[in-house]
Amino acid sequence: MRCLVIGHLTHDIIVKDGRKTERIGGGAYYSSLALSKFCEVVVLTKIGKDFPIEWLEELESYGISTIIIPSEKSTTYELLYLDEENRQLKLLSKADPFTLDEIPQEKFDIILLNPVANEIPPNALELVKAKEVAVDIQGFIRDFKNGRVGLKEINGEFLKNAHVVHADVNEFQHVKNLNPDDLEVLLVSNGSESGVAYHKGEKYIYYPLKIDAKEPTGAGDVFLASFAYFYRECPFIQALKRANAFTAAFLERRTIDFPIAEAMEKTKFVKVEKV
Ligand code: INS
Repeated sequence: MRCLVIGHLTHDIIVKDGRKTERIGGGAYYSSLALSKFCEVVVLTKIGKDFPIEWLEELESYGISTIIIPSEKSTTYELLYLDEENRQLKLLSKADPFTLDEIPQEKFDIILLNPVANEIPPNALELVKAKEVAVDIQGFIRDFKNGRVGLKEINGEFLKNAHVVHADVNEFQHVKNLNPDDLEVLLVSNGSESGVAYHKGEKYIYYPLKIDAKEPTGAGDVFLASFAYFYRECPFIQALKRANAFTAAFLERRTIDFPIAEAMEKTKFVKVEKV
């Protein structure tokens, strides 16, 4: 299976419990990592010369190919954790956005769009060709004022071109003109709390596994990507349970270096209810 992930790889400066860590990030990074466990992955991104080569080598070590379009700057975020789950984001620099002619025309099995700073034009969704198009709305609704990240209202009609859409519960409130029934799958997560999932007009509540996570960065990105893969392989409820189990396995270790079978063992403990 061949997957394309589009979005800025980021330079993340994570401040948590008084400690500062700098590392690679971006929805595209975490989603690619998750997909690399199952598929051949290509990432289309824009970064500047300042982006550490070791971070790209890490992607390569997972067998992930990169298509890098040079940009003057890289996208850099400071993620200040106020507690275990809540964080304040500050955009410190931004790579150039993608232009429509940079969006590959080639057909993939899955194309996952995971922008972090409005870098993907919404009409790119009309151009991509894949059996399954998955989108995280995070980078379509961010608004930047002196670097401080807020949320803006968007017209969500363009999302109807996707098969699977993921949003955080706060983000989803800012999406107008989009009904869950307009989409094949809509996943609305709420950190470690229960989330809501819609599949072909049916509504479900799912309960993420309770785990001892050191840090939640990338959780939504891993959840969306693993769901996008499992949804091609098995029925909706099973895919939702597996994606939860896979995300929990990632969060417990903060790496994807674990046997898939070990993660799948947890699937039976994930509760999904139809409402
Ligand atoms: C993180 C992560 C998040 C995204 C942040 C990014 O690395 O991927 O999903 O919201 O902007 O810096």
